[in-house]
Formats: sequence, structure tokens, C-alpha cells
Amino acid sequence: MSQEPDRLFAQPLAQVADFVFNEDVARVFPDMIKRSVPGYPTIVENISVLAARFAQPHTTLYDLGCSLGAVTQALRRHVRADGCRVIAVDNSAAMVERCSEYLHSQDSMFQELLPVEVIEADILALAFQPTSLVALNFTLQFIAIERRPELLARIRQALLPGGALILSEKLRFEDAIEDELLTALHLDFKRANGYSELEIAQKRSAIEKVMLPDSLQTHRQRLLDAGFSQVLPWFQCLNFASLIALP
Ligand code: GEK
Repeated sequence: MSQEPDRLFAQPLAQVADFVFNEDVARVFPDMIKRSVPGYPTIVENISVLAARFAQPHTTLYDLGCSLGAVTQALRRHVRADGCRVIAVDNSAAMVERCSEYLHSQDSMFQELLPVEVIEADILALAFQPTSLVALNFTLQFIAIERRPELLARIRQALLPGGALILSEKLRFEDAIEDELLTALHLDFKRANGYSELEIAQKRSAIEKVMLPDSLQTHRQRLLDAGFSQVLPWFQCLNFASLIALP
């Protein structure tokens, strides 16, 4: 996996274009997400622990918006149920190319790993197989708000009894003081990780129309409306959280 540092927004840009998951982003992605998302390594590592409880033998597990496959790798390390396979999906060609390369090089080294299929596709157009575990790890926030309910409803329909959806997202807060403080603390987190004021400002302007966070209340209600019976937050670090939604 690439160790290249994220310097994508380090130089002043004449015009900051909307953020896209292209080859430049794919190349620096592990560094970018670790330095930008508080709690990301803990979430990924623990998804595998959670998944081991929900994954059922001979079912499909989904990593939706897989980027370079961090969640898929975590699932492969910990899920022991017989006959499971992982389908990892992303609509960025650059991500899918690197992700497949990396996961398939693991296949040749470790034969006991769960089989993985990496697919380049829009998750909104996916026909879901019956599944015991779906991970949307920081992906829903990039889906158009009006398409989120239908996606969650289709995931809910595909989920087997005893399975789970794990949904991680950046949050906004309905209380203005809470929102302001946690946003400020997130910027402090980025500064502490070596991002300059220019990098922070340019990245923010690139991403603000592309990534649209919701509040915890909105997520909860939307998941219940989609037919989930329980929504359980299991992790929060500043304005980033992860939820377990049960069918
Ligand atoms: C991780 N889960 O490392 N269909 C498929 N993929 C999509 C779509 C779509 N409609 N929209 C966005 N993506 C990963 C991190 S990153 C989060 C996920 C972030 C993909 C997009 O191409 C990108 O790879 C991913 O969702 C979001 O645990 O960068 O903050």
C-alpha cells in the first residue's frame, strides 16, 4: 500500500475544483484519510471485530465505497465463518485498479483469506445478493442526499436476519455550539497532523459540495424509515461516528 504523503492541496491553486477520487487522490489516499478522519484506524480495525459477530457462513459481505480496500482487508483478517466472500465496490477506476492489485497480491501470499471480488460500479446501481454484513465506511456522505433512502432500503432488503449494516460518517450537529466546537476541534486534529492552513482551506472548498454530512438524528430516522429495527452508535471521535444498524 502506498505511503506517499498527501500534499495535494499544499500549493496555492488558481481555482479549486470539486474533489474527485482520481489517480492523484488514490495515490495518497492512505495518508490522506488517516490524517483527516479522527478515529479512522480504530474504526477499520474494529469493523472486523464487529463483522466476526454478524458474518454468517456461506454469505456475501459488502464493502461499499471500498477505496483501497482497508475494510475488506480487515474483514479478511478476522471473519472466520465458512464459505463467506467479500464484494468490494467503488465507482472510482483509480481506486478499483489499486485496490484489486493489492488484494489480489495478498491472495497469492495467503491462501486462507476470504475470496474477494472487486467491482467498479456505482453502488446505487448494484443488485445486492443476500448478505449478512454491509459496510458503508465514510461512503454514504458522498451519495446525493435524495438517493440515500433508496440505497439504505435496498441494503435493508438484502440483509439476512442476524446481519448488520455498519455505517461510518462525518457528522454535523443540530446544536450550533456543539457543531462549532467539534468542527474547530477537527481542524485542530488536521493541524496536529501537519496540514497547513492553506491545505485545510483548499481541501474544504474542494469537498464542500461533494461531501454532505448529516446529523445523527437524520441518520437514525432515515435508517428506521428504511426498515432497520435498531440503530446503535458504537464509536465517535469528534465529528466522526460509526453506527451499527440491525435489520
Ligand atoms: C475506507 N471505505 O478506506 N458508488 C461507489 N463508490 C462510491 C460512490 C458510488 N456512488 N460514491 C463515492 N464512492 C473506505 C473509504 S472514501 C471516504 C471511503 C473518504 C466512493 C469513492 O470513490 C471513494 O473511494 C469512497 O466512496 C469514499 O474505509 O474519502 O472520506
